[in-house]
Amino acid sequence: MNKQLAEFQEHLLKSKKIVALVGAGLSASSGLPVFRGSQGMWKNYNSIDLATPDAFYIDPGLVWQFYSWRRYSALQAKPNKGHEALAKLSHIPELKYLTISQNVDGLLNRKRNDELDDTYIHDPRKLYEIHGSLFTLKCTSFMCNHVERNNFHQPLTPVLEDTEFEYLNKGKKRSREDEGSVQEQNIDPIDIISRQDTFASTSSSPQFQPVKTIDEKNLPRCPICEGLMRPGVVWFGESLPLDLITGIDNFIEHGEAPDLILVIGTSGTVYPANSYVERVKLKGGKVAIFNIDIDDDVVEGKVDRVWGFKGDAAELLPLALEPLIGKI
Ligand code: BV8
Ligand code: ZN
Repeated sequence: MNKQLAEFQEHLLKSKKIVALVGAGLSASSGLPVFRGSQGMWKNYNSIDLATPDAFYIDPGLVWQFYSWRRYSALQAKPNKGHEALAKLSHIPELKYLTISQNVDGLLNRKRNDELDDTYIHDPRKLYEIHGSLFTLKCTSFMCNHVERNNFHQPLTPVLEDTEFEYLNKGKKRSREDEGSVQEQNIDPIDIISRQDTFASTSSSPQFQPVKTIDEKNLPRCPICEGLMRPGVVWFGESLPLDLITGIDNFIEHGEAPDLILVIGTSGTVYPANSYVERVKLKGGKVAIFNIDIDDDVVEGKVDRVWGFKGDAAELLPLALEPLIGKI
C-alpha cells in the first residue's frame, strides 16, 4: 500500500468530524459530463453560459431544453461506488459527517438497485445540495413561491418531448462497420453523452438535435398561479440557500474542528463551494483530494497536510475509505 494511503487511512480512523466537498467528477463515471473542459458543452453551448438567470430570461425554451437533457441523463444514470462510499460514511453513528454537494444530479439520493440496503443511500440530513437539484422546480412569479421537489416526470411538458437527446435519432447511432454490415444499434444516450465512442467517419458523425423554438406558454407552468416554472438549481450570480450556508458554517466553525475534508471530483473553481477547503485547513484539518487531475507535488506528498489520490473517484473513494466503511 502506498505511503500516502496508509497515512490517510490512519488519520481517517482517528477522525471524529469529516466533511466532503463533491463536484461533477464524482458522477463522471456514471456517464454524466462534467462542467468544464471538453465535456462542458451541450450542443454548441457552454453549460456555464446556460446556467444563468440571464440565459433563462432571454430564452427560457433553450434553457429548459438544456435542463430537460440533463434531467433525462441524470435519470438514466446510476449511482456509482463513489456515491455509495459517501452514503456509507453518512451512516456511521459515532462520526460527525457532512457532504457538501455542488452536483444537482440527485445521484447521492438514490440506490443503484433495490436489493441494496438503505445504508447505500446518503443520510439526507447530512447531505447539503448547495446548488439545488434538477428535480426541483420553482415558480418564477414574484407573488408566488410554489416549489415542487422530487419531480421526476420526464418530459415535463409535451413540447419538451424528445429534447432529452443531444443528438438526432433519439440516441440511436450507426455503429462502426462490423463484419461488413452496419446495424442500427439502439444505444443508451449515456454512451453518446459520455462520448466514449469515436465515430467511424464524419458521415456517421452525430448531428445535434436542433434546438426548438418553444413558446413560453408550452413550458412548465405553475399549478397555483400558472406562472413560468424554472429549474430549482442555483445559477451563476444567484445566492446559495441561506439555511445550507448557515448549516455548513456551523459545522465547520462550531464544536470540534473538522479533522478532514475530502475534495472529490471538483475543479474548485466555483465560489463559495471552493472556500470550504481553505476554511477546514485553517481550522487545522487535513485535505484528501480525489481527482483525475492533481498537481504532481500533491501526489508526491510534498504539500503539507494534503493527500492526493489520482484517478477515478468512483474507484478510489471506496478503496480509500474501506477501513471505515468496509468493502462495498
Ligand atoms: C454566489 C447549478 C453570491 C446549475 C452551479 C463574477 C460575477 C458573478 C459571480 C461571480 C463572479 N466571479 C465569481 C463569482 C461567483 C460565482 C462563481 O464562482 N463563478 C465561477 C464561474 C468563477 N459563483 C456564484 O455565482 C454562486 N453564487 O456566489 O452568490 C454572489 C451573487 C452574485 C454575484 C456574486 C456573488 C453560485 C454558483 C452556483 C452555480 N451553479 N450548478 C447547474 O448545474 O446547471 S455550479 C456548476 O459548477 C455545477 O454545479 C458544478 O458542480 C459546479 C462546480 O464545478 P465542478 O463540480 O468542480 O465541475 P468541473 O467540471 O469544474 O470540474 C470537474 C472536476 O472533476 C475536474 O477537476 C476534473 O478533473 C474532475 N474529474 C473528472 N472526472 C473525474 C474527476 N475526478 C474524479 N474522478 C473522475 N472520474
Ligand atoms: Zn406560481
